[in-house]
Amino acid sequence: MADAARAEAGQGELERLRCLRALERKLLWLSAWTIHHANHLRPHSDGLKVGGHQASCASVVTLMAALYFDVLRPEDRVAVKPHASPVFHAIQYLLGRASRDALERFRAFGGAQSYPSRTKDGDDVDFSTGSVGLGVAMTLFASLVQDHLRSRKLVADDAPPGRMIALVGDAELDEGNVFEALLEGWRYQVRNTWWIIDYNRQSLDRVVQDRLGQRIETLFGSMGWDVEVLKYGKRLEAAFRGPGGDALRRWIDGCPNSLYSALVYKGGAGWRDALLRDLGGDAGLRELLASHDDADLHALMTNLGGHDLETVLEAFHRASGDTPTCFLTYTIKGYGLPFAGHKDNHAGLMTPEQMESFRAEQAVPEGAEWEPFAGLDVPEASLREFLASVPFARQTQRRHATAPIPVPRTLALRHAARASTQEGFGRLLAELARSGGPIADRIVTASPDVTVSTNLGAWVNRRGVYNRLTQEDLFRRENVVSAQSWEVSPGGQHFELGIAENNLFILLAALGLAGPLFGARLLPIGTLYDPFIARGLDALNYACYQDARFLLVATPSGITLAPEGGAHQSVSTPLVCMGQPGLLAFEPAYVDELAVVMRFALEHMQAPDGGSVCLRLSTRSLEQPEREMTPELADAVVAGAYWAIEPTGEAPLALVYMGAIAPEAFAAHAALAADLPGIGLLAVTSADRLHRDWRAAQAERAAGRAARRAPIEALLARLAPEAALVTGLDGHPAALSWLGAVGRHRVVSLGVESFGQSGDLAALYRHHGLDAEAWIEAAARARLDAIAAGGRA
Ligand SMILES: Cc1ncc(C[n+]2csc(CCOP(=O)(O)OP(=O)(O)O)c2C)c(N)n1
Ligand SMILES: [Mg+2]
Repeated sequence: MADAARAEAGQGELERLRCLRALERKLLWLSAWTIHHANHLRPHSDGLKVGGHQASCASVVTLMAALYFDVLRPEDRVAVKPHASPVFHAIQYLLGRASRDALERFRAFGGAQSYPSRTKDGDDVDFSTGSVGLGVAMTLFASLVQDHLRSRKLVADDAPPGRMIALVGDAELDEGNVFEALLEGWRYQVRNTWWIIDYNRQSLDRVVQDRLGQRIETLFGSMGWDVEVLKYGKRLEAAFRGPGGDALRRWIDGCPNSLYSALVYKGGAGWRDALLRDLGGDAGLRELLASHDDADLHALMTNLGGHDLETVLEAFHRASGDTPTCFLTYTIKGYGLPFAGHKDNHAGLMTPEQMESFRAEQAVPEGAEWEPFAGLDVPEASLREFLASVPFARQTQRRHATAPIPVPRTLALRHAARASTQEGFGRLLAELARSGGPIADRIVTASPDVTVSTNLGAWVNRRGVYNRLTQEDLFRRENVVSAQSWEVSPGGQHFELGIAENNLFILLAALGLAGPLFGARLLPIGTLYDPFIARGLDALNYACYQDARFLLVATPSGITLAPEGGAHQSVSTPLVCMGQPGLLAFEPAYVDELAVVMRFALEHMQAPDGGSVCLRLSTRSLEQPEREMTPELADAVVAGAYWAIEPTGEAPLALVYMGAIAPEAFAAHAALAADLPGIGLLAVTSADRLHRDWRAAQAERAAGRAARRAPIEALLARLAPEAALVTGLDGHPAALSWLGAVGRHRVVSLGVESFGQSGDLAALYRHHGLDAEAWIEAAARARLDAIAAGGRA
């Protein structure tokens, strides 16, 4: 009986492998065909290359078949290496989750995307990829976020956690951000993370350095990861045990990557020549060669671990604990395709003739190229049954919907008569931390080693630093007095990161997707110095690209940082943030404006059609206006501008300022108003918002819809057409100079166009032309300009 049961189980296992092998072949076919179809069979109007990466796909089909059709569970999440997008979509197609139409329109408008995209692909992409290295790090941070949610009981912790898995191109490991993430992961004891390295030893241009594999092993080992090396498949392992096996193993172990690749390309006869040349004296090896024809020999010599389904399955199933694991899987770029191993194969496409022989080889009948099961040696019914039973295909919700967290109508704020927006930010958060409630519980902050200097200290004192493991504050135990009493515990709400801005942004991406990924909404707030946005800019773009929602607080900013020096003074960030899709940038001057904007941000981050928000704040302490924040004023602050001093219809001039240089604009206004009564002073809180709404209103009018006026159009309509504008901000002047186009006013724009330097504010504002004098001179120039253009004096 037991024997019969065992025999049946064995039979089942064989059947499972047969199905998996058939599907693995189908993935190779479908990915190659999808790319071929896009390039050769779909009509193109513009003559531009379509592209796609048949070779990059071929090297991961075994790994991906094993994962998706056997190993993955629905709660697991995967970042697929960007160039394997067609394999991913083919898998979704076979599972009935992507349409044939999406595949037929691969890289066409509305079709499957060139690189997997959470937001644009119709099927279930967990993490977008495209910029190499970022998706890899994303899995690590997603795992930290999963732990965070479980530690804080924001999600149930009775079911097993998901594994966060990256399929990593080996050249992705050239990207520094991967190592920055590894180190942070080590600090946070990352777990449940797999990085499966597609070690095809080729990047775009070249074959990689020999012995890189050993470096990778050592590196991951030293970071506390398990490393599983999948070098050889079952066939090669068996050959190593047979005649000539030892010599063969030594030879292949010592074979330089380039030679191996070249021989893969040359095929059986090439292998035979090389082995005879190097090992011809070994009788066993000659025996081995004699027992293999060229095709067999090629199959044997290319039987690497990453292409051997059984080897891959065993390794994946062996990794059962939660220790982060790097699978170094040896593969061949273009495996099974005519350009396998060729160093120039990255963007290589099979010719129509090559594709035709490949079709014949795969036994796919002409006209049945898109058929899911054509040409396979397993009956369709068995494959369908098998696919319906794979664990990953279980019907569960993989994208969670979460209810918004209610935001209070106003954010309470106490501030001194003089304050900076950065201080105001700290106080607002501290007040939220103190008053509690759902909003405060869902805020999670993060900062790359600038927590104190961006004013998050008070928040952290109340809400604690997060770590899976509680850590005692030894300074406190030893009675060393400090303003920072940071308790480190699983309940903490602040991620204290090392100084790697890439990590901040990728963590924000993961925190900002906590709702859809794990089913608990978080409200992430990240702080950093404004100039260092540039350091992590691609990662910031990556976070926005997949519609992660967060609030970014960039402070201090601009030359207003003054004595602290040129290297910390940001110039172009207002433009950078304006240009970033998915991120709305504000630069309030006063703390009451900041409170309104932060409240708006907490809602905007949660709105279905909302996005992330960036605040550019300053350390300059300003006299705060004594005023009531009326609903009208609050709306205007959120819309991006209001008249701080109303103009009269006759006024020949208005000054327009944004951010911390408000006092200079006010002083200039006071000086000018003596001669030019009625001139206006426009306070801009968001050039970005103004610009977006202006563009949207133009588009609506162009489409013939209701003639809505954008807020900035309404504001500038208060000026006579011949009036001039002087705009200014502590940043690149282009952020505001476009205002002249709105109502066709003449503009002189002030701002910073060269690197900052150390100095006091007066010296720097003079040097860069931002002091009151500069505003007054600019006003004179603007008026002369306007007069020359036919306006009135
Ligand atoms: C940040 C970034 N730089 C450059 C590229 C262009 N690029 C695309 S793939 C690639 C090489 C990838 O090699 P590897 O990761 O080994 O993937 P393979 O195609 O070998 O699987 C490069 C340089 C990119 N996508 N992202
Ligand atoms: Mg590679």
